[in-house]
Amino acid sequence: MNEAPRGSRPYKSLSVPGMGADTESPMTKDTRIDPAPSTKLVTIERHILGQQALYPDASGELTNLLYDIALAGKLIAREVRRAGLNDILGRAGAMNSSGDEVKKLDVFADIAMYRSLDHTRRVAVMASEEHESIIPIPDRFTPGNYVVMYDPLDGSSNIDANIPTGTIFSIHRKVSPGSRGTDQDCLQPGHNQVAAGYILYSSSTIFVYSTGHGVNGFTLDPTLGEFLLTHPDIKMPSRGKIYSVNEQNTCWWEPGMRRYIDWLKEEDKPTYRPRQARYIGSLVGDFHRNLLYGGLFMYPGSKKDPRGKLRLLYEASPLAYIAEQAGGKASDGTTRILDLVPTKLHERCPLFIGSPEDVDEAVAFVNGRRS
Ligand code: AHM
Ligand code: MG
Repeated sequence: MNEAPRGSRPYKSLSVPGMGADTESPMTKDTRIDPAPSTKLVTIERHILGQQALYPDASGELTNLLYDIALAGKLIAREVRRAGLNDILGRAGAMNSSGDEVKKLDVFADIAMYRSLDHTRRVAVMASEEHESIIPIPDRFTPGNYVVMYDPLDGSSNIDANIPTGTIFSIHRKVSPGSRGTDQDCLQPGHNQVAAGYILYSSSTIFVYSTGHGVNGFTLDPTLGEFLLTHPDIKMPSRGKIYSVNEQNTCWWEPGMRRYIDWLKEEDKPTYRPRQARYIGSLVGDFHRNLLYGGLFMYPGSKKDPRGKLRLLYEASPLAYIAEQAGGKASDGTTRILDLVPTKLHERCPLFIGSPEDVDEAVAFVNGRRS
């Protein structure tokens, strides 16, 4: 890449999302297009199909399931974008099963996910952060082989301020006997996931997923209505400069956690300290930034909430799957998130997730192995 002259802004690369830079363009000299190699346009459909080819015995059911979720993501993205215009913002007046206020867009997102999946013959049972119990497939539809769990609109308390939100999803194979899914299918450890991902609704809409062969990210081109590959084979840096945590909770933290945050703020260049604090309060946004730049997101247990705030099945486990597939780590402070065996649908767990060396460091402090 060309160095920008001192005092000027770096040249902007002119490229089409999903296509890479066009080195053949006659405009190259005038507009100083980066001489990056040209790549082919890859839609999410084509990419998911390519992943299916890695499994010679695959029936295509999972492939189509991921398309269905991408469709739900487009519906939710459209609604999130129009939220202010439609006067859809505001409270629906209900509380979800975790005691949080439900916003109208939460309801829309929940229905969009459900309706995109219930009739497809691919899903045996679903579970949503917005529902107390599992969501069965209606009797009139044939159930399939997969279990889908989702947080339809995480970070929805930020909606009124136009701050990023996201849909998180987790896919397992059905393990219970019988054709219809049960709680047993949902209460599997995260290492059994066959796919997971999230859709981030922000300045653009990004779909990030993994089926166990790395992590890829796609940006929605709203004019085409297509998710195009913009972040191939995402790798999380082994160490980051960012930490993300809600420090309001300091007074309830255990001494190891307090000491760790103090340590992050001390000056020591070789260990990238002091670190930068970045906290949106919207997990998908905070996680996505740290995935790309490197860093650590924490929602630890505390005296007030010993198991933290975040839900294992809808938030921690799918993001842990993505983190590990990108070379990162996720722990509850003692155990790998993907090895936790859930005992109830809305179980919470402390979460330390991000660059592997940062996660190890945080866990060592929290456990009193470092001080
Ligand atoms: P939600 O599922 O009700 O939206 O809550 C989850 C959100 C996460 O997006 C975010 O990381 C966390 O709650 C922020 O919590 P806090 O406000 O306590 O920092
Ligand atoms: Mg949530």
